[in-house]
Amino acid sequence: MPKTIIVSNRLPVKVTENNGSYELAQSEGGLATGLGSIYKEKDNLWIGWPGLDIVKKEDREKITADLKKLSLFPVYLSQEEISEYYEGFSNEVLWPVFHYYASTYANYKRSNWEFYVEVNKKFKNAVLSIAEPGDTIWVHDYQLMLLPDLIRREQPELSIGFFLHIPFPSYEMFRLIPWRSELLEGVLGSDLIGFHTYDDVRHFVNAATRILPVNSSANVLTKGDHTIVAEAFPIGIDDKKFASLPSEPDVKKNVKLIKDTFGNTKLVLSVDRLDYSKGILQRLQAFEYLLNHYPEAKEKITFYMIVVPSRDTVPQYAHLRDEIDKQVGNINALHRTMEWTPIQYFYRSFPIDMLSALYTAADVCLVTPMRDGMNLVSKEYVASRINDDGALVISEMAGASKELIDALIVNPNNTEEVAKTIIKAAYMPKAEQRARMEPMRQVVAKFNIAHWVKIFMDKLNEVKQMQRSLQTRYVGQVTQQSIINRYIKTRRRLIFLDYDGTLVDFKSNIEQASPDEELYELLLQLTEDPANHVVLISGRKHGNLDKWFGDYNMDLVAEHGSWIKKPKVAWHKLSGLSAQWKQEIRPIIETYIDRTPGSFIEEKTYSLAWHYRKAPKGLGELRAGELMNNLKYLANDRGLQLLPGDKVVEIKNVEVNKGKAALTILDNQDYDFILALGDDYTDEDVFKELPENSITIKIGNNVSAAKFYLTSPDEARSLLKSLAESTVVKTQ
Ligand code: GDG
Repeated sequence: MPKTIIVSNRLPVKVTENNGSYELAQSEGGLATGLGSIYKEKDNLWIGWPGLDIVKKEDREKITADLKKLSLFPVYLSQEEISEYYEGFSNEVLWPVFHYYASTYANYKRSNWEFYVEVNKKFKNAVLSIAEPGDTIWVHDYQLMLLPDLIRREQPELSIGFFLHIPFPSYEMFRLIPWRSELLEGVLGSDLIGFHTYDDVRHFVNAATRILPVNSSANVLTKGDHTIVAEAFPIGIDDKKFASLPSEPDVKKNVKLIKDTFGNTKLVLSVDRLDYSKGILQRLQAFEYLLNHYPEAKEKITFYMIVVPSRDTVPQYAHLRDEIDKQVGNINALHRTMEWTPIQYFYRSFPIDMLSALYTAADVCLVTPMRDGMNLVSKEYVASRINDDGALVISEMAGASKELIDALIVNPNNTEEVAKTIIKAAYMPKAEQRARMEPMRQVVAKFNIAHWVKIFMDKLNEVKQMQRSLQTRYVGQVTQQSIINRYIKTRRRLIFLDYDGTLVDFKSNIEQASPDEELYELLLQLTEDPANHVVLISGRKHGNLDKWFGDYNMDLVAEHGSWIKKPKVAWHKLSGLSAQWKQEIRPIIETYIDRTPGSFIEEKTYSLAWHYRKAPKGLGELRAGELMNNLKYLANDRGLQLLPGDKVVEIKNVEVNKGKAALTILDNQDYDFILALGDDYTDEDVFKELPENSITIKIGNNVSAAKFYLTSPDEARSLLKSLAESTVVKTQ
């Protein structure tokens, strides 16, 4: 029975030492609750570090046995590993860079990286000691970015999902990391990669395609023969738990206590782990601004600020803590009155029933991180508001702001705006509170943690199935052999070969992609066989093909079918077509050339091609999209077709296309073997027009009408070579 293995840096358990013996307590975090539906089932389990440096062998054995009863499996880490892999690399490189604090806090120390690699390998060994074919592995978060690929290398048939709980930064940030390629390679070992928001997906796809030789079509990435999907899965919470807690007697008692103490003021609540990304100092600044500029709020608003201790052995965090102490002290000292202390500050964590009571009692929840992957506190506050009242102020830099669109959304750097919004939230009329809270509660209830787990797992299965169906279309050894067998048995063969991207790789200069000796040799071999009718079918100009292949015993089709040449006969141009439209379209394309350095226009008989191969990466693609949009209606009106190709947009008469050219050549003749190889949109017309029993092969990826696919011109050549040689061997 296949099982599911969850892997994260920390196990969802608290191990405490008591007089030399260890005690285990399961942690009640949202993730643990959500994933509980998985790891506690059948043989499933959760792998991770138990959270303490446990050295003695007998202690480890005992803890391992106790953890096993909870479906948990430990990876023990030494103090040194924790300090270099976790505190060093994870929290001093990945955390700051991914939260856009690279210049202030990132510390690129080589030994930290080396430990990161080693510890990821340690996790891999743990996974592989348990995983069996057919199992699903779900890896969590930035501490384990190398793990998916480490696992895939040894067990490629496993289903591997990865979820990043923190933001994925823009390419400009990510590229700063000296080990950026390795990190991307690591994550791309997964089948499905999940992020909180669509922006994270975009950033990831952008970084992957710019840094690695990886192709993307929307959110589907292709790395060699591996297809990976990147998608947004905004994490949810256990909404029912937060909605039911306010009815618990202990919570009610706490609510009363809070109301008795602060009831004559508006209570503004914030809850964060100690972290510079949470914008705590900026929030204090905004609150101070409020006290200075809205004197009417004095003695009327209390800011209840909880900061949960975290990483405070790291100097930057200790420094942040000192700064918070100082600012809170200053503000309170300046504004406090006999009856009122503006900020109630707590540097500790609270039990869940007190947290729930605060969520229930607070008039405003203030969530203003500088960056946050999602932010669960905002969702917990919403879920706790069972009377549909209260107001949420949330930073636009938190992933949650994309879902909780009815909150008051602020830029946390804008002190005045934050202060003004706190006032607005605190004095929001009841009707408005309800109008905003109701839809937010619906969102939080629907997209809860169970839903998150389900849609991630469903998608992972779907991706795996898609890969399998694609795999059957890949020309692997078995398919290749059956094509060869058909080839050997047949006597009237028609072979269509596209040129660029099919027989040769793309070059940044179109003139450079001239045929090499090996290709000439291959074409010679194929055309020498009298059973073969070889057709080179390209979008290139006829003069160009003539120069390269004019003497070859094959048909040449140039400019998508505008020109055709039979061996030893002159070129023949398709007649009866107008190219008047060029006068109208050319000036439009020229405006794009003016705005896109490196791009240029190529004129053919019945087409104009705008090339952007040499334009700055990204800009070319952007302009190509604009050009296509711009010409869409005009092209339709004038009977033209727009063809987005590899770093080119071509505009041509609809009547000219490779499919029609292929049919002309086919001309009802009795071929017993038809093969077509091509790589782009224009070749799709050939694939679609050819008879059902033809062998059509797309080069590059698998999104095509072709029956099969190969990944590169090298593979295409090797198939053709095997075909050419198969008959030579036979006749010897
Ligand atoms: C990372 C990403 C993403 C806090 N104080 C107490 C307490 N908490 C609980 C909250 C909440 C959790 O801790 C904090 O979660 P956040 O989402 O706000 O932040 P991170 O810890 O930074 O989490 C974040 C998350 O991963 C999930 O993907 O949303 O963006 O940074 O659940 O309730 N719980 C108790 N007492 C406290 O004093 N019991």
